[in-house]
Amino acid sequence: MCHARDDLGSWDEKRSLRWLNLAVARTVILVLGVALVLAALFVLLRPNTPATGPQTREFDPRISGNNMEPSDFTVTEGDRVVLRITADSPHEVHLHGYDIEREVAPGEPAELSFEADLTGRFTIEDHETEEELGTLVVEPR
Ligand SMILES: [Cu+2]
Repeated sequence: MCHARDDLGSWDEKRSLRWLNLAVARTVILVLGVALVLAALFVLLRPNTPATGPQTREFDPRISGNNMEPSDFTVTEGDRVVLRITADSPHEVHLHGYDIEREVAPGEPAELSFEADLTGRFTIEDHETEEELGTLVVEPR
């Protein structure tokens, strides 16, 4: 009687142990699956432009007639900006705000090189014609 009970008890234990193992295995698989999905989401959704320091931004606009192409430049505060301007006729280029003035003529390009430490929108004007050639936008970092 006692033996039979013991046997029955150990059989039940084995059964519940197997069930427990199955439950643990399922939980482990579920946790691993969730971790895998989270890892994949992290890789997919993380910002692909990590916070970077100041960069050197170089542009090569060309003035023909009263038009400069490209005419609008957007940089980030702290960037080093290099504008290499060429022209098909003489011009006097003035970058407002930073107050940098350069003469440019055919075969004599002008280079405006400066640190973008003022934020805002600044006009690039031709003092020869008083025409607006373009704008520089410096966005806050
Ligand atoms: Cu001006």
